[in-house]
Amino acid sequence: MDYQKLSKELSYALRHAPHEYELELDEQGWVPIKQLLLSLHEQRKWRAVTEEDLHKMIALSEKKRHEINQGKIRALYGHSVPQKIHKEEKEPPAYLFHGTPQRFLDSILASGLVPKGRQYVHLSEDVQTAQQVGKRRDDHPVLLRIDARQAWQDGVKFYHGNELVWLADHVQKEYISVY
Ligand code: HQG
Repeated sequence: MDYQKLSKELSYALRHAPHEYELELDEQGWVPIKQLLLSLHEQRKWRAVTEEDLHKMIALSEKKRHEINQGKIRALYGHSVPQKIHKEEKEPPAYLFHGTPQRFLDSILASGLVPKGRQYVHLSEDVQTAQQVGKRRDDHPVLLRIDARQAWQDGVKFYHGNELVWLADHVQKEYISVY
């Protein structure tokens, strides 16, 4: 079983295209594992996938992208489905980080961080994670530091993604500096 491929397929299904899999996300993004498996089994390459494989996939992944609880599974972040996924509000650490390609810098410093194609802006708890996120699109990404404590005190909402990923609706430019 190629668990990395399975993880990509699940991210696609649970973040972006549940309807292609005849799935409906609830307001926190959960779907019943039974329904997901029925849908996956329609594809030849996934006809033998079991619930045990989903657990294994999560355990083997270098990032915690998916979560299983009480017979359901969800993507923890990254959604682009039209229906807004409700995330738990949480007080952030003093600083959060965001890695982005050089070419986006001027625009971000002018209008802040906006969610673009996703439902939320994605922020990293640590510099190394932000660096990796930025490297997906630029060999020498820019690292931004978000004054999350100040933003939180000013009423900006932050949400928990996983241990390393934080979410926000929009981060205004006054909280952003080049790190
Ligand atoms: C940029 C992956 C111009 C923003 C990653 C980013 C992450 C602006 C891009 C997760 C802007 C959106 C999310 C503005 C933001 N002007 N550009 N005002 N505001 N941007 O992919 O944060 O591996 O939607 O800097 O690791 O790169 O799939 O967000 O470059 O955790 O699990 O617009 O996805 O996780 O790109 O990545 P994305 P992201 P997985």
